[in-house]
Amino acid sequence: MSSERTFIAVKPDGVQRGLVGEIIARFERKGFKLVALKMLQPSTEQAQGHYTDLSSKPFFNALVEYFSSGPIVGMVWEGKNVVKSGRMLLGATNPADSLPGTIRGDYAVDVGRNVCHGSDAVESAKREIAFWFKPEELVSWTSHSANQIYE
Ligand code: DAT
Ligand code: MG
Repeated sequence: MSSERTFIAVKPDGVQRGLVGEIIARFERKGFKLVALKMLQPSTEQAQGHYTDLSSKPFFNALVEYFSSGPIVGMVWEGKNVVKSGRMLLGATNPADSLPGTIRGDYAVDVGRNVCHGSDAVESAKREIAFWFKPEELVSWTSHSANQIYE
């Protein structure tokens, strides 16, 4: 099984609204494997670094202020096509377009309060994982369920 990793974060609104467990549960139930997890309070500089690709957008300053407004829970999830599937679990960026059944579709209303982050490509996932985690914080382990999840 070629395994891929993605960076998923519960944003400050998701933490404040008590959605950490709900978001973790959806990735667990799907069959993905958690390989790193931490709670932290992002600094302004960390928020800017995380969203560096969006620095020219008109909403960048508000985004950085929001992302650094309270603790986040950052995670690395591993599995087949986990980057794309993770984005499907999150739902469309704007919750007005996110389907019911997705995290944003079920729990968010405004694009600037969409409760979760997920890497949008394998390359950006690599960058974001390295940005938030030290290599030794990523745990290699074998799930007992691997043979039930993968053929
Ligand atoms: P995503 O989080 O789905 O990867 P993105 O990378 O394009 O979306 O943007 C990062 C975040 O910025 C997004 O989760 C919410 C905010 N954002 C995006 N587009 C926005 C807009 N048009 N107005 C306000 N905030 C926006
Ligand atoms: Mg993005």
